[in-house]
Amino acid sequence: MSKRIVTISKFMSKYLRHEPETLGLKLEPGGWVMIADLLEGAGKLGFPITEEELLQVVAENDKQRFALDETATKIRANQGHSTSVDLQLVEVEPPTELYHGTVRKFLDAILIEGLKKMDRHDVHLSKDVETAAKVGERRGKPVILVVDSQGMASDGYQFRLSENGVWLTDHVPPMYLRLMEDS
Ligand code: HQG
Repeated sequence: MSKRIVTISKFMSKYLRHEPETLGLKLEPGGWVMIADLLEGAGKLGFPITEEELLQVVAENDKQRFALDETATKIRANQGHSTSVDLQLVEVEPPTELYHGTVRKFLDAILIEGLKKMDRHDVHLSKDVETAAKVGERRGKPVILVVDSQGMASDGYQFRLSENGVWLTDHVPPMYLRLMEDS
């Protein structure tokens, strides 16, 4: 992926997840915006992007962060929002366990308060240890927490699955968390 495409991807994450209003956008239910409006807003802000570049970002993005609607006129970020949005994801039965990658300095707080959304719209969980390790590595040496998602589900907690395979929930209380050995 070229440097330009990575830069555009970061630009799109910023405005589709965090501050759409700066580009004159309002997220529709599901998090969608018109591609034409996004391109126009980017141009006005002094960061012109072509439609071809935008489509290349959607297609090549390493984590499939963006999706087009079925008419390919709208785009959204699949997850990662901080701005208020209803992604209209349906509740899904989670696997037995899910994983969360973090770093040691957050552990004390997490084991007391559980996993919180912090600045995001949801708590993000990974379906496998490898992915969780990559998430944790963004901040240092990763530490993996195992989430008893089956236990949570049977206690009535809801899970949603983003289009790019990230599991989302509101809060993971500490009783459902255990530190993975060797992490
Ligand atoms: C920690 C990236 C103290 C939590 C990734 C994490 C993911 C607490 C940080 C996605 C806490 C929040 C999300 C508590 C949680 N006390 N710290 N009670 N509860 N934390 O970035 O899960 O590249 O908002 O462990 O790959 O790291 O953006 O969440 O370290 O999929 O597409 O607070 O973002 O994807 O950090 O990452 P984040 P995350 P993208």
